[in-house]
Amino acid sequence: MAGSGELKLLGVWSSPYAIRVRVVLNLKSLPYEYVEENLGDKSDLLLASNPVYKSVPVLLHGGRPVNESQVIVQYIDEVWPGGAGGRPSVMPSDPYERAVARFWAAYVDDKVRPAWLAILFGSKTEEERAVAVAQAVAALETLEGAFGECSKGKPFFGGDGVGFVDVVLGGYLGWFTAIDKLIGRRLIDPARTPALAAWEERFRATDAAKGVVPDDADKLLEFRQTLLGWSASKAK
Ligand SMILES: N[C@@H](CCC(=O)N[C@@H](CS)C(=O)NCC(=O)O)C(=O)O
Repeated sequence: MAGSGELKLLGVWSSPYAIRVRVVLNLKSLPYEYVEENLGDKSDLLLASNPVYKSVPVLLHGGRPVNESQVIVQYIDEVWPGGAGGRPSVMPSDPYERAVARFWAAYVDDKVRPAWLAILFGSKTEEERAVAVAQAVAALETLEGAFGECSKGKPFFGGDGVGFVDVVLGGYLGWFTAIDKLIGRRLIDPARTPALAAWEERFRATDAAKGVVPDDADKLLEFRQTLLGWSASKAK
């Protein structure tokens, strides 16, 4: 059982990847110390804990770092597994269903991540942004089908409760709201992807996601300006 001094998470409030880990720590009711990093001036602890990527999130468990959000989520699920009278499971217990969940989680980072980055940080013109938005929408339409396959009519990709694909996709929801404001329409459009739109509401309403998935589009867009400023000054 984790004591409050045992788990420390290095994150950034807006990071889809740190949000995944926070949702899972909440789901499992694990106490942890949260340390907000400044990506413009990374802490020595972050640099020492993740020397390869120098990115958040980093989970320190008894002082030992675990890196990469999908790895961290699976690590937490293995160390504090679900089960009778225990905590909820994030990974399915069936090996085939686990493989399917890993496939879709990888798909989210392979297809949604580059489109998300391009919409917010990469596109220089309206045309470039429109291409990136179309890529994001196409990926979300594919995920609408995946939702049917994984949820089997239940509320979450994980079935009755939040699972691996839910937290991996759910981490992006704050930024999707900011993108909606930027482009003047819904990325998870209830007309094109109705199951995902209903899933978004259910996911945001869970105790694990509340207070962790940002809902203030203006604050996120302001933060985007800060990030754009840092990358412009790095490029000089
Ligand atoms: N694949 C990584 C992605 C992590 C990532 O990109 N984190 C960003 C914040 S959202 C970061 O720390 N970037 C480092 C930087 O901007 O220098 C994961 O899933 O953990």
